[in-house]
Amino acid sequence: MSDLIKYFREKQMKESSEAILHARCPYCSMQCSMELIEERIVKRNRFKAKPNKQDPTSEGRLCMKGLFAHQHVINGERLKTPVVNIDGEFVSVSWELALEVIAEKWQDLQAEYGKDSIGVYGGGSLTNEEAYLLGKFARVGLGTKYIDYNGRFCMSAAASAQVAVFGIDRGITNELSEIADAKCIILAGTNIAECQPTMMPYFRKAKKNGAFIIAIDPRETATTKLADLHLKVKPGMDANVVIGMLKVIIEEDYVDHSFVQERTKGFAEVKEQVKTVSLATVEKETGIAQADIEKAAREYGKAETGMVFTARGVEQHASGHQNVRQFLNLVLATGKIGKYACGYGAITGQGNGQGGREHGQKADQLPGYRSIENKEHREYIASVWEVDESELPRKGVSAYEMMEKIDEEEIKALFVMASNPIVSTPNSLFVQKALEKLDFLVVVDMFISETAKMADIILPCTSYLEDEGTMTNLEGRVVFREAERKAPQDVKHDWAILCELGRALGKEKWFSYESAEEIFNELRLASKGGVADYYGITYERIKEEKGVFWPCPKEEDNGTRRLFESSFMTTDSLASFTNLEFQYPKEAPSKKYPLVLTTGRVMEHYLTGVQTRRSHDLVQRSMDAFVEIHPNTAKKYGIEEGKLIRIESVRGTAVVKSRFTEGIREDTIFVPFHWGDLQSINRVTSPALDPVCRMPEFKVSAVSIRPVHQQQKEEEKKYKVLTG
Ligand SMILES: Nc1nc2c(c(=O)[nH]1)N[C@H]1C(S)=C(S)[C@@H](COP(=O)(O)OP(=O)(O)OC[C@H]3O[C@@H](n4cnc5c(=O)[nH]c(N)nc54)[C@H](O)[C@@H]3O)O[C@H]1N2
Ligand SMILES: Nc1nc2c(c(=O)[nH]1)N[C@H]1C(S)=C(S)[C@@H](COP(=O)(O)OP(=O)(O)OC[C@H]3O[C@@H](n4cnc5c(=O)[nH]c(N)nc54)[C@H](O)[C@@H]3O)O[C@H]1N2
Ligand code: SF4
Ligand SMILES: [Mo]
Repeated sequence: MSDLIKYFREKQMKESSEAILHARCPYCSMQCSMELIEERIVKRNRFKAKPNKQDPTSEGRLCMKGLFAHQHVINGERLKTPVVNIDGEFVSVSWELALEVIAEKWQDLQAEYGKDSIGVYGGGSLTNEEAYLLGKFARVGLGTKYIDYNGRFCMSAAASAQVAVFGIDRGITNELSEIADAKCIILAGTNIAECQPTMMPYFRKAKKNGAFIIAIDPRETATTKLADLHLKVKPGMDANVVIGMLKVIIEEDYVDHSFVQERTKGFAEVKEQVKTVSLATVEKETGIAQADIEKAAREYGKAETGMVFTARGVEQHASGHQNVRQFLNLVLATGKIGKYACGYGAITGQGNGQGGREHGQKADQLPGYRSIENKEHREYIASVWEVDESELPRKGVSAYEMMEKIDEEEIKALFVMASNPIVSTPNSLFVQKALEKLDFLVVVDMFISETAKMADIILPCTSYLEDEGTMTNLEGRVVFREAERKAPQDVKHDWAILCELGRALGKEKWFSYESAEEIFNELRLASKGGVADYYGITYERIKEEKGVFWPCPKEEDNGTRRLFESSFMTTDSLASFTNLEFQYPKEAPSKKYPLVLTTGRVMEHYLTGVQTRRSHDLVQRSMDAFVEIHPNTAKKYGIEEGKLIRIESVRGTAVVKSRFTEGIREDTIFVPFHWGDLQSINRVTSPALDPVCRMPEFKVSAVSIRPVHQQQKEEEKKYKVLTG
């Protein structure tokens, strides 16, 4: 070897290094943990993610999103300093100046228009500590009643239904390991194979053990392929299918009478009501053959053990709350809950979808799932926060309604942390117009998202590799997110940003924390005695025990792995049946808008795609939005495969490419919502809200479709400009 080569090799060795970072995927509710090996070779970094075999939930699996999650962290578009929008251009400024301007502007607006002129909009990607602190920041830092978060669009229907029926909302009532022994499993409106991919093996195991699996979904997916029976329901008709099933269960007597007698109330009414239900009518309305409804009911009814899972397919409707309650009727009638391999699960979505909805980001909620309208709850939290009870605001409004308040100019400034509402709210063209009316928009993000683009100031935050804290996964297990990568110099943790803003507002007394753990310890106290009681959970325990299940009121408590073994958490310990009321989508197809549009996800992208569209390995696998359409429907509307299609509703238009599949109902089309601008399907979707939980009807809008013939050239040009 020549001396020169030897010299370079040695130099390279000296400059190369390998670091192993412990991390937890930032995306879905499985919260898979991993080791990320960061190899530094000369000046280039190479990353490789390896699943953590000791993870009790993922059992040592990672999906492609987890494998490539680090790519967005090192993406060159990451914000490195605060930026201010000056005539449409973002200009770097110091933290000091940014914080000063924000505090001044907020104080001026509140002086002129009152405390409630500022809205706060949070997200389910925030750690428990940050979600908690954001709630405290709105109520104590700003004193506004207007706070809500993206989880309103996600879990609110199942959460409100479980609270009404069981007295508590903890996603899944059992730990995942019990799935293997469930003999009948209903998967309703859930595409686990693409949305929680590392959960699939639990269902495969169950199937191997002889489980009968029933899927309810308007289209074939990688999840429905696992099913023994697939009910291809008309979107929005789930409650009616389940009412049909309940009739069979009651009339053929698959009822667990002693359970119903001892643990529930309201069954007598339901028993009367099923007499008036006609299965022939159910078949006509739902598109599911009577024989299939009977088969599904019998299989679930006769099975010794069974579990029912719902997700957004059932929940994202203006009748989402009622839809879920009908599924809970099935669970109660057959007594399949509170026992091994028997239970219900609303499969949580975002990384901290569960914890994010327990500690005060919701408009009507205080930490520990307490109510902001309950005097005792207010007094307790006021004592923890060291404020007077009378100073705590009352309840505000839900996420979409906050947009309406902005449109009405009642809210003048918005503070967004961990959400991209321009792409994720229904009827998004209206939302965009509303946000344009704001006097002042501040966004905290890692990137200039579609929403951040409209901001006056963007504050840059750290990523999942840099920001430690706790997350509550879909099982209700509180886990620790290690963050071993050093944060970029001028970028701050979300919780630290809230502390700085608190200080700038002269409220440092309430916002001076040195670590996430210090915030967690306050959260524990604030949740103490509430429904979501975390008091017995400490950082030490979480680390030692690989997560602790809530409720966990004492440090000596093991945490609750299975809920409702002996009683429900309602005031009388009983679970309530719900009256049978048929439910219909708010928007029916018409002559002008003859098709039903439903929306959802694909494996490769996460929500509005701000992170995954900046991960090249994921983008390569899935570049653009598309519409899944049956070839017969396509033919009827003169649509060819792989061409640009205009999808239109009374609210707006989106342009996406066609993708043929015989797996979807002929009256339905499906579009994923991970893309922005003209490809964003929320320009089209309906903002009809559920009367109880205020969930929008993302899953049913009446639309028309047509090929982009004449204007094809201009559209394609526009499309290219918009999508790069
Ligand atoms: N890859 C990926 N994974 C994710 C996410 C992501 O964006 N990408 N997001 C995470 C989040 S926040 C969430 S909330 C979850 C969501 O997880 P899911 O709820 O499973 O996802 P969706 O695709 O929205 O909807 C699930 C299924 O509902 C079906 N569906 C549509 N309308 C109806 C209906 O009326 N009735 C019934 N029964 N089914 C219907 C759709 O065809 C779809 O297959 O996923 C989490 N995981
Ligand atoms: N049509 C249709 N629309 C839907 C749905 C649907 O099924 N169909 N599903 C709904 C559901 S279930 C959900 S959950 C919502 C989600 O919708 P959004 O709340 O808009 O979700 P994200 O795309 O995750 O937006 C998060 C933003 O926060 C940033 N971010 C990520 N992590 C952090 C963090 O730790 N801190 C900060 N400050 N920023 C962070 C990201 O870069 C991104 O810009 O969309 C809803 N919209
Ligand atoms: S996206 Fe979900 S399933 Fe995939 S690695 Fe991340 S946490 Fe696990
Ligand atoms: Mo979600």
